[in-house]
Amino acid sequence: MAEQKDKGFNALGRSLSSTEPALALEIGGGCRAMVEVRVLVINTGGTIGMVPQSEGLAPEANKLAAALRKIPILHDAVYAKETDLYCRSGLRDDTLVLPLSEQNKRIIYTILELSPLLDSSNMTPAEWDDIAKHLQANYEKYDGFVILHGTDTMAYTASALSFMCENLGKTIVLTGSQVPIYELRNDGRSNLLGALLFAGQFVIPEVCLYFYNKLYRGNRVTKVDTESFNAFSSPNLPPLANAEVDITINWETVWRASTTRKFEIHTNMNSNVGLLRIFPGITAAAVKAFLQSPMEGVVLETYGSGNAPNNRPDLLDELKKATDRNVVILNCTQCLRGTVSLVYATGKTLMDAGVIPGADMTPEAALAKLSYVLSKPGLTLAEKRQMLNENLRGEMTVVPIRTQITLKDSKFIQEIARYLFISCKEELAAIRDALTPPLACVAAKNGDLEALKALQNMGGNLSCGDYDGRTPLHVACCEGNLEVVRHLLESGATVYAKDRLGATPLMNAIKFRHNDVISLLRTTGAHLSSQELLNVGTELCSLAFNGDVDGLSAWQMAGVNLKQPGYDGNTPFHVAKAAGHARVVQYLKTFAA
Ligand code: ASN
Repeated sequence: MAEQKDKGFNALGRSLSSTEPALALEIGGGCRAMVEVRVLVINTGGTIGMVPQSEGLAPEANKLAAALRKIPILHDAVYAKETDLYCRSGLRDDTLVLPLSEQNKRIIYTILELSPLLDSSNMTPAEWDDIAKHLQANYEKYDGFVILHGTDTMAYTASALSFMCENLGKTIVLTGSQVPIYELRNDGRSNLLGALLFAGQFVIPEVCLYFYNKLYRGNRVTKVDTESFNAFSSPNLPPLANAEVDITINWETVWRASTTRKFEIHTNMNSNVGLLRIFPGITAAAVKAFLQSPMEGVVLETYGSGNAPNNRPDLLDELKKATDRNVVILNCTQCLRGTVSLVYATGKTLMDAGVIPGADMTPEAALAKLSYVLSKPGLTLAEKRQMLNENLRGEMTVVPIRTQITLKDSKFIQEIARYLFISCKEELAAIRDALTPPLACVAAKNGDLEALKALQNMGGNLSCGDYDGRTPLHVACCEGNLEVVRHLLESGATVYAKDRLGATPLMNAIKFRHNDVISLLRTTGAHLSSQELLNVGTELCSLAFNGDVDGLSAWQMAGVNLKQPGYDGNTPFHVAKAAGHARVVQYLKTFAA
């Protein structure tokens, strides 16, 4: 697997001191411009914020933000004061700021504490709904999200949220700890710091779980240790990223929604679902009782590669009767690693009884998927069974039917490799990863769909930015090539990418007034970042002063309120009127009334 290294910062706090951002700001455009990003931290509870109470460890409300404010690696008090963090519009007083990262980003994070804070053993699907609703309500206000959660049921919540978050385009990271953050020796600080750095600096549009220096796909993990800091395992999928001395992100593994639909949440998951673990000697009566109405879906945890006894007609009869009653049964293995397959006759018997093979899904993910699919309105049972067979969020491994063109098939890369005397797979992949961003940007500039497809077929990641952080989508939005923009979005390109100066593809489309592109980006959920919106009133006034209706209409299509005043308090309407631009006045009367 090719890996792209994102050298530049270290999750353990190799960040610049608080005096350096001022320098970065002063030098500004000439040097490395600093970009501020916003992360929302939803605190649901868990050990990370627990204190000893008479009955044992339990979460304590309204304590975390104040405690974090005293930890220098989690809050830069000097920067907060210098930039008047608390008084800035839209920022809540439980807002903190990380020291400047080596990637020159300032992660400003706000803590939203749910009430009551819970030990995760007390979490239910009602709390999943609650989290999802907060994600939706705040989706456009933040660049990324961290969810603080107890470790006991974190894998269940991560799995559930991965399905509930439809067409996800931003990074969501669940984390927590084994030891409270208030204790001298704890894993909470590094877990929270790592989660914030991933959520704030990279668009990994998945529900992830960060623990002990590893970023996992949330629906692939399971808790495996109650005593080690290394509490989670992702047995069937390597981590999405490793935060060691360098951050290494396996971009090829990152799951992308690949859609032009907007983010939305699905709530009210079906609760008539359950996990049934078979064991030698399990009685048919126990199976029958478990499968009784109102049960609608069951994850059957079987032996080895999906096997159940085929010499137990009483048991198989109960399973068959249940599937005939339209109870959906999904077959998962009890083994930590591996997949359900049809190698053994004992596995085939279950298929014959109407049980659906669940590939290499964890029981947590399988349960969440069942609960999600069974609660989807307007689908027939056949459609739901079909959905369960599909890979919806990267929760299972499906072997591709079409043989992919591999790196070895690319003449272009082969030629380069020959000249560079390179032959091994890893070095070839490294060349591809280095060449993909500039080549894809050129292809996007020229509207060359075939070249983009060829790069994709080689496994090139079309979401990667060039030396300036500009992605092919940025370029296509400048050029206004709707077909290329659509292709990139449907191939998983993110609308939330920011270039070195913090500009999004939407901002590029506005600058060049490509209204059809703006409209498509908006459908996909694109919005301007808080930094881009900072001086928008003044920009609108300047367009109004110049009589530029097209410029104003591009901003309006991007969802910007045209009534915003400029630096001197005058609105674009006032400015247009004073400058005598009747067309603009008329336009603003219609769109900024
Ligand atoms: N019981 C705790 C919880 O899940 C365990 C933890 O967070 N480490 O809330």
